[in-house]
Amino acid sequence: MSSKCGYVSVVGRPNAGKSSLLNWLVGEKIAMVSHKANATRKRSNIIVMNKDDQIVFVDTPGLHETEKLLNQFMLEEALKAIGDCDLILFLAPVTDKITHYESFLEKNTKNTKHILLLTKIDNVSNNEVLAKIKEYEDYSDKYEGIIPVSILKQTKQSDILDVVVQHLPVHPPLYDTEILTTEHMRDIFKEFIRESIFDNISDEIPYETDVLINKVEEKNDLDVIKATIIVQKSTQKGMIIGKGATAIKRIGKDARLKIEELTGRKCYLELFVSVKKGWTKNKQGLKELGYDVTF
Ligand SMILES: Nc1nc2c(ncn2[C@@H]2O[C@H](COP(=O)(O)OP(=O)(O)O)[C@@H](O)[C@H]2O)c(=O)[nH]1
Ligand SMILES: [Mg+2]
Repeated sequence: MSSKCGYVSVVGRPNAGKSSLLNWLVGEKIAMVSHKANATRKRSNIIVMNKDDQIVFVDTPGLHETEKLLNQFMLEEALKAIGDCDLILFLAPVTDKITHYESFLEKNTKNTKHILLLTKIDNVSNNEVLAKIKEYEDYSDKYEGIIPVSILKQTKQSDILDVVVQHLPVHPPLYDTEILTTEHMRDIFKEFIRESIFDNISDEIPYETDVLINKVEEKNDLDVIKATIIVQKSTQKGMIIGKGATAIKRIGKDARLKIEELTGRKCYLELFVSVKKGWTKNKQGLKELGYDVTF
């Protein structure tokens, strides 16, 4: 057996396109995606088979500077992923300044091998892509390669996967070759509900909101899910519910459709809203929601 297998961390600034890329590579919507930055809070594994080789991608929160406690937890998650993998994919939107990459190089203290992915190239001309590649060439001794990517057009999944496996060790698959993620279903449901909150509620509120899955019950042809949306101020509760409960109905419907798409089953989703005063602002509150701040 000479098949390959390894961990590949996907890193880059918030909004670089990390979670979208992984959903596209695995061919299923598993990770939450948002046009707003800093939606992804924890690492999660997304598993892609490329012929006999197994790639365990690790989706990460964005690399960013921050004072906020929750964001510091998120940054820590990303840094752990950088230090602990066989290969890094560093994602940089093609229009980004090269400074994001320079600051990543400083954070990559173990000099883990990495490939640069220039993302969202559908936004610019070919000449602009070429000019940006030239800029990065100053660092050509640092990276293993540069791949321009658009998940909307031009790029094929194999353009990325075939290059990635070249850099993985010979190793039998670490996970069942049929599974797409090591995440528990209830954690994926939670992320879908969070994504719907990011899509439907404006301003800072999504950043101060979390979701607890209270119950998942499989009835014959139906999943019954009960979940609580946690906010940190009572005024936010009103915003999540909305006039005549319109906002929460929209959140619930959007999340339900995503859940049904993934499971292929009907879903009945019941949402509650609860206030947990200032939960993002202290370590205890964060810990209770699964963000264990250890620094
Ligand atoms: N035009 C374009 N937009 C993209 C592409 N990939 C991702 N996006 C958008 O970029 C935004 C951020 O994506 P997301 O995957 O959440 O970024 P993350 O924060 O790095 O995980 C979303 O609005 C995506 O739809 C791409 O190839 N082309
Ligand atoms: Mg993300």
